[in-house]
Amino acid sequence: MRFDVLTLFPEMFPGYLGQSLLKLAIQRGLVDVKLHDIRDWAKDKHKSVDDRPFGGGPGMVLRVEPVVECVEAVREEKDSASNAKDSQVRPGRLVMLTPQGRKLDQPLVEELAAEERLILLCGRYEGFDQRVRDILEPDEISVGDYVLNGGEVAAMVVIDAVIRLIPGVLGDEQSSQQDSFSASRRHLLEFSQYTRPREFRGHQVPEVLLSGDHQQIAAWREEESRRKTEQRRGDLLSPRESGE
Ligand code: 6GU
Repeated sequence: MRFDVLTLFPEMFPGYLGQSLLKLAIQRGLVDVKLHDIRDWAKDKHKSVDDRPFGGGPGMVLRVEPVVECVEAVREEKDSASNAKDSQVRPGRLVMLTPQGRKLDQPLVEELAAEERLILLCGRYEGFDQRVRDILEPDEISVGDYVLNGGEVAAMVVIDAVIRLIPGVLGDEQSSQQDSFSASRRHLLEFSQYTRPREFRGHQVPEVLLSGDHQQIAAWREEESRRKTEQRRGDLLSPRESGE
């Protein structure tokens, strides 16, 4: 799967991309992340990508020309894996990261993971000139009801959640299915996990986990999940009542 990230701060990404699961997925060719600096599409000699809002007010607005031209150029780029006989351009799904977007949840992550290519457009400042939306008609996505300084961290959240669902990215194929919010367990949180030692500062590992009785262990975990979910996230057990 290919991700194109359009940002004013491409330097924010290599640290994240070079770690852990994502690093391995990139090395194995399962994931490809291309960074694009929106400033490279600035028109004037000062390379300006933002300006003061018409009508006044605080902050700066991202200008329409560099953003639209950057997206158009990236959409035209062929997939890195393409060759002479397979040079079809795949424009990809355009996602704009903004606090006004559809809130990211696991069903949306699953939807995004079904795409071959995602173009992630990160905002900064007070937001985008409205004409960016009018012209490009992106899907707007927010990662939660709070305000970040920009879409970059949100883009990393999207990439992080999506790559878990790409076959071969997780070592153990089962582990993403057992995640709290995956389709097969959508309404339950994770049960508690333990590893060695069996006792630390008087805190014991529950006896049943040491029993070797896999049926009992499964039943205990199911009950733990249910109890934890009820206690912390009752809204997941009866989602309709929470107004979601
Ligand atoms: Cl995608 N961007 C910003 N700036 N703030 C956010 C967000 C995105 N999602 C939640 N808060």
